[in-house]
Parts: sequence; C-alpha cells; structure tokens
Amino acid sequence: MRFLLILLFSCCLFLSCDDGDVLNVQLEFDQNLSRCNGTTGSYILYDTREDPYESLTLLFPNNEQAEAIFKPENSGDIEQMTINKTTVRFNYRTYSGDPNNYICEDIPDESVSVIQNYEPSSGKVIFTSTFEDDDKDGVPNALEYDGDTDGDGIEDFKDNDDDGDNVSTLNERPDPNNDGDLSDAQDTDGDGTPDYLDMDDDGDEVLTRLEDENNNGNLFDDIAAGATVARFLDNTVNNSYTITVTKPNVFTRTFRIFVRLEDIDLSVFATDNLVLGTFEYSENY
Ligand SMILES: [Ca+2]
Ligand SMILES: [Ca+2]
Ligand SMILES: [Ca+2]
Ligand SMILES: [Ca+2]
Repeated sequence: MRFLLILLFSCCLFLSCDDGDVLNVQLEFDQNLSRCNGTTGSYILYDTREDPYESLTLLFPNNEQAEAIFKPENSGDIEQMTINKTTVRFNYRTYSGDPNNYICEDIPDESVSVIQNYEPSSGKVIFTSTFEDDDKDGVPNALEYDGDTDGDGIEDFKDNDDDGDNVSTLNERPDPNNDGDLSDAQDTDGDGTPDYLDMDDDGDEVLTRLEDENNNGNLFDDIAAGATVARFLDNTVNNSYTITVTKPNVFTRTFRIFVRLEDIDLSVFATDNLVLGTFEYSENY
C-alpha cells in the first residue's frame, strides 16, 4: 500500500492529475504480467498501462534458473535474484505512445519513445512458481474422483479417459448441459455408473474398448450392420475384438509465476515490498 500511495503520488506529479485520476491510475496496473521470449538471451516480464503510457519491466537471463522459474519441478518452488542493473534489471518507464509494440521488439516502434526511465541499482526479486494440472475433460477438478479409476497410473484429474475404455471422458458426456452439476451425466445402461466411469457402457458384458471392430481407437465408427448406434452403446451386439490401440493421454499444466520485489529504491519511490504481478501460461503434456 505504501508503494501504491507513493507511486500514485509520483504519477500525479507527472500527470498533474486531480483526485479523480488517481483512482484510474491505481486500477490500471493490473498485475497481469506478459513475457517477451528469450530470443536475445534474456527474458522480460512486464506490465503496461495506458493514459499515461507506462511500463514496469523485469529483465533477467535466459538460463537454468529461468528454466526453473518457468518450469518448476514442484508447485510452490521459489527462486531469487539480485537486481544489478546489468543482467537483472527492473525499470519503471513512461512513454510517448503505446509501449506494447516497443518492449519486446528488437527494432522498437519508431513512433514511441521513452520519456522517463527509473531504475534501481539494487534490490531482490522473488519468484514463486506454482502449477495446476487439468485434463479439461468436462469434469471440473473438484468433481473428479480422488484417485485413479482405471488404474493406469494417471490420476483422474489429469486422465482424459477416466475409465480407460478408449472413449475420452469428454465424449462420454459427463455434463451434457455444461452446468457444472454431473447428476445428469450420460448413463447408457442405467446401471448408476455414468458412462465416463463405466468400462462397459451399454451393459452387454463386453468391455467398451473391446467393441472397437476396426481397432483404430475410435469407438464411434464401429456400427453393426443395420444398427444406428455404435457397438459400444448398442446392447444388441456383443462381439469382442482383439484390440492393440491405447490412446496417449493429454493434460494441460497451467503455470503461475508470482513476482515480488524487495528493497527497491528509485528516485521517485522507495519500497521494501512491491508485488510486480503474476505471469500465467499453459502447456499440454
Ligand atoms: Ca487413470
Ligand atoms: Ca479425468
Ligand atoms: Ca472413457
Ligand atoms: Ca459393452
């Protein structure tokens, strides 16, 4: 809070703003960080705002430590750096135009120039990196079974085929109306176990995955002569086939890197604790 007040006060000096503007300035630093990718041997995490055009940027080397920051081994890992004004830099800048086409560019937008630049020569940067896995299978993590239904070594919250029957959970309609309430989950054979957790969806005593006549991993294209639904949902046909296909699992890992600065001293403000914000990105595994 101390930082905000001092920063707002300093902004007012630049802006000649009245009390009404102060509130806008405060709200516009959203602490949602963006990243310039490490093409030049460095990463930049930054936040910008308009009216006036300003940025907070943090530059640091693209090295093993950066790897640990962006791809933490354990959720909650912490890394620290020391600001040195050379390889690790924190800048607060004001611009003549939109800095979003400026900060990451090797050849910055010519129409934009830096008006003011403030940079501390020391200080500490603390990165806290967390991640969360989600298979995006239509079952919210909180409602997934807390375990491994099909015993394939992949817990349900990151298994996109919970019952291992080669029909993805999403395609077994766990939440047909997408309201987050799974009480209407599709249950073809009406046995009380929803299809996404039922290894024999139609209750014909042939496992769903063995009803894949052409052994291609797609259960929907196996339809018996004269039938209108696929074999695995058709309890009038119970042929069993030799199956060799196992579909690879994919889940999404969302990383959140929370960045905080300590003991920063600029000419316009000093603070012992500044929350720069959070950078978020996702990758598929
Ligand atoms: Ca599993
Ligand atoms: Ca799942
Ligand atoms: Ca399934
Ligand atoms: Ca079946």
